[in-house]
Amino acid sequence: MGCVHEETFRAMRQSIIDGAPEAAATLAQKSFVLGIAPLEAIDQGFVPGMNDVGEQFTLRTVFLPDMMAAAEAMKAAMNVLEPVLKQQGTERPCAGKVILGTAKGDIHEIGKTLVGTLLTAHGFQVHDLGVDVPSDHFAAAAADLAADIVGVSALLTTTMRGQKAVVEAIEHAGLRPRVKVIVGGAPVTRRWAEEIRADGYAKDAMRAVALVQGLMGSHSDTIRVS
Ligand code: B1M
Repeated sequence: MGCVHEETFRAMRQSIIDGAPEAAATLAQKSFVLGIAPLEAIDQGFVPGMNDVGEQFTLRTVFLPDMMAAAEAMKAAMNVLEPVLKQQGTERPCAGKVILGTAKGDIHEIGKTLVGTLLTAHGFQVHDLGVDVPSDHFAAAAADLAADIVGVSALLTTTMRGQKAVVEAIEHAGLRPRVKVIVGGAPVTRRWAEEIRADGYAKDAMRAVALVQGLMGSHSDTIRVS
């Protein structure tokens, strides 16, 4: 038997493939009425649409303007869903300070922003440095804001080395091991995280929350994976 929301998820996926921000925003609104949890709408509706567009881009059946339109539609959906996700964290005591950003040369922001939203929802104070962030900016922000965790997202195989540069910058600034560095993004693997001596790696946004919670409560030097 199929899921009762299957049709809505399919329409959400299609709104991203079509690059249709208005339809995506309307479906995001509709999810509240239907009792679909925001994270469920993201994971089962909108993100599969982004993945589909990415695969078609690899196959050259869609092109850069289509990918940009898909990202606009995704952002329109997130604009509706994010405030509700964030609301859950507003009345909690601060669970820790996290600096987030996308590695130098990389402008993919959707996954990184989702990680930030979920961390906020779980009571973390998040400072988002945005996209295309040089490694020394991560280190300066970590020192200025007395951060506990620095998270670096990379969506391109070529910008993953920016994550390594952040680990080194944090080290050179004398902030390690107090400040932990975590990495993520579609091409990033646990093996890469180990190779660059990051403190942790998470495959998706929910796992990033579990990872950060674990690191806040741990004094271990071993790498964590969520
Ligand atoms: Co680009 N792009 N893109 N793109 N894009 C990819 C990444 C690509 C895989 C598409 C493909 O070829 N199939 C490919 C990379 C190939 C590679 O290096 N291996 C690619 C390419 C090639 C490019 C350009 C070079 C294209 C060009 O110009 N010729 C160019 C590069 C620009 C640059 O950064 N310098 C480019 C540009 C763009 C757009 C601007 C059009 C747009 C981004 C718009 C924006 O963000 N504002 C875009 C998009 C939308 C994509 C795809 C289709 C979708 C990315 C996305 O938002 N996914 C993508 C294909 C794909 O990934 N399927 C693709 C949804 C998001 C929720 O998932 O970001 O993976 P994701 O985040 C997940 C996890 O990875 C994890 O949690 C998130 C939620 O669960 N996670 C973390 C992410 N960060 C984390 C950090 C953590 C922990 C977990 O801790 C710190």
